[in-house]
Amino acid sequence: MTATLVIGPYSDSDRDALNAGFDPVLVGGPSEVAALDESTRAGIRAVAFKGHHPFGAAEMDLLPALGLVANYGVGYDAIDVDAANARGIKVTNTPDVLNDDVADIAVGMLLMQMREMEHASAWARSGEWKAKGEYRLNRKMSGGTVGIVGLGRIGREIANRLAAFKMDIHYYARSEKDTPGWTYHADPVALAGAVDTLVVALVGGKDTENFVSAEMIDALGPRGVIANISRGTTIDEAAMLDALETGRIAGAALDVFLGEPNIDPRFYALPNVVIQPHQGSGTVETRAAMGQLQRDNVAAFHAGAELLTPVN
Ligand code: 8YV
Repeated sequence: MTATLVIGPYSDSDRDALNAGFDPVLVGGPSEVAALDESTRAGIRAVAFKGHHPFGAAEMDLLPALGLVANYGVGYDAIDVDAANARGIKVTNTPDVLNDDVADIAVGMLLMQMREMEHASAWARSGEWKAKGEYRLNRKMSGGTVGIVGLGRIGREIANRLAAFKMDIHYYARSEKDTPGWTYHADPVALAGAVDTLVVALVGGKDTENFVSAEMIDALGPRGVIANISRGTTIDEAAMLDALETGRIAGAALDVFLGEPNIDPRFYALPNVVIQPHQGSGTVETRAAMGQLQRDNVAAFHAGAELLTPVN
């Protein structure tokens, strides 16, 4: 009887490695757990979880011997950690191995937005460059001011990169951090008022829902650009859409959305928004490292060894 349940949409290579390592039962998402027969569910001790659909008390209670949920991803907001704690279930994630890729996407999206690279590319491809001449002037990123909302591991990588673009780095975090002279703001609205660009690098989950509020968005102002690589939930999305549509901020560069991939269609109509399909960690190299770390946690659990990257 297998002791491992694999939940989520995995790449072929991850699925092969999971099959080879654990001979697991595989399902596409948490909603399919209930359909497994009772004796299979009773034998499951570890779940290898991937995806953004909630895995909470109801799913845990279908797996009475469950001791581990190993998440594929640094953000584990889909997993109800309080429910796990109440049942003595450990949760692990995959931190650090994705920091570089997510930070790269944040910087790339900001450049795309400010230098209008998507539209400029379309200008060249459509023949307008040849027919009408130079693309219109856009906006300088280097040397500007940026506010990092959340100076965790990924936020710091973003700040390091933007410092190399000679940007003046400001940040919000719950407490002041040791930095090379970056400006700390205890008040996120004051942070937004002090900068032209905001990069959101918060942890997802209930505590940070709508953290980037209508008030912060207004404080950022009409030259303001927001980039988000965290979770759609961290920004008051309705307030951001209103501000984008009415020119109260200049633009946005977003890798994450509420309800993704069924994102609000208002985004598609906005030329000042760069849209990425939640691909921050999506390189072959990083996904391989994330999969390996997830499997290492599952293997450690089954061997009774110390978990590599526990979150509870
Ligand atoms: C996802 C992510 O895990 O690590 C995270 O928190 O958001 C991503 O890397 C990815 O979408 C795989 O499901």
